[in-house]
Amino acid sequence: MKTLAPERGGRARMHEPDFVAIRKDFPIFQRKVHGKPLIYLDSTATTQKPVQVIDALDHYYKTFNANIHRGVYAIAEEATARYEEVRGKVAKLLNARSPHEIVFTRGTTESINLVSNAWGRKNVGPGDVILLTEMEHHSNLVPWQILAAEKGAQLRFIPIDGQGRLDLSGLDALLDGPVKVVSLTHLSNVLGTINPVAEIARRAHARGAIVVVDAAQSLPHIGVDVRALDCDFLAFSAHKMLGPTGTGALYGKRALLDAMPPFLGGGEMIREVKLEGSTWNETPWKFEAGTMNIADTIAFGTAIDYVETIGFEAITKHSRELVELTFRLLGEIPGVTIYGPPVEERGGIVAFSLDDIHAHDIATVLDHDGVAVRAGHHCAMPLHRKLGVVATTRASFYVYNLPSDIAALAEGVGKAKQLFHR
Ligand code: 7TS
Repeated sequence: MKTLAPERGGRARMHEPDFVAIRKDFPIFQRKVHGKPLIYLDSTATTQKPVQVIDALDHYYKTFNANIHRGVYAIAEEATARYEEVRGKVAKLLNARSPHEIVFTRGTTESINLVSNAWGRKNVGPGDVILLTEMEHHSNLVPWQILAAEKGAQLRFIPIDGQGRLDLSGLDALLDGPVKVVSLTHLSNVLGTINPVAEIARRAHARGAIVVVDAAQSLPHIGVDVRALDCDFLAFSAHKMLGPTGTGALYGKRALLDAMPPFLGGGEMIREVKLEGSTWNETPWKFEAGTMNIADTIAFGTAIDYVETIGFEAITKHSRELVELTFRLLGEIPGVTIYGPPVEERGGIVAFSLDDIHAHDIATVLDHDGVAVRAGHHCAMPLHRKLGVVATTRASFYVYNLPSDIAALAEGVGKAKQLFHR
């Protein structure tokens, strides 16, 4: 990739990214599906990986594969240094105060479970309130349901309005009483809605609650600044921003992480172990039991470099242009309903339905033309119930998508309409 202009922190950022050139960095687009070039519109589930990230994995295994934090030999020290370097990169990416505030996990799901188990079991009791929203992915719903059932706590939900935005008109009432935690998505994986997290955090903090942010979609699409949001915890997945699967992180304010008991017990998370009991390592290693996902974490560092070279401003602008085109082209097909707010209020995600044709049928027709979209409830069953549908078809975009992909999507949807005689 060409780098044209310096950015904050000294790294070079592309001024006007060439998205056609960027797509060439992704080897998967050389393959064909059902004889057609692959058009990938499911980045919300996981993004494709550029050759730089794939090479970083290869390089790790070929040159310095070793376990971290234990060996005194050269390649072990190299692996440890590179792994810890990524912690620093993540801290910078999120504008955290220190790398100590970054805990590596398998991804958003594990990060939220870490909070609900380690922080939640210590701090939530009978009658306490856990405030969520109606648009959560199951991974920011089920862990809290488990905690609420164990502790006798109650769940409350911020409702959504007819346009798929959070309806904050009743927030004061929802925050009334022993609300211990407000946990919400920053960017909906179905509606594409960007939620006003900073405002909600301010109001939640005023009532003494902590705020947990699910940034699985917002970090890749719009970037996040944990200090501007003033959240207490923030969870994300590396594989949704060009990194390998099986990695992600939890950001947590240092004082909260320090005060929390561990989540998983085992090697490396301890200071001293006796037969009768143990003491814990310091934050964040207290939360990283056993052998971590070293190779993938190191390659995630390469993904961060790649994303930062393009820059979040350019990524957001690019996604918006693709969303705008999707609205325009799908809008020309009678019977299409797009869910969620207007273009300028969302990230690169568009879920829609077409008459009463089942989402799986639409996705199957698209697949025949090499177009990969997701059909179903997208791990947000309560949201779909609220929308009054069992399933939607969802197209989601990232840096390798081009306007021609949207044209192919619209053509396929038109084909589905004809095929099902609607
Ligand atoms: N939160 C949100 C908002 C998500 O979109 C997802 C994954 C998760 C949490 C869970 O992330 P994980 O990496 O721990 O699995 N969303 C999707 C999706 O929309 N389709 O497949 C996965």
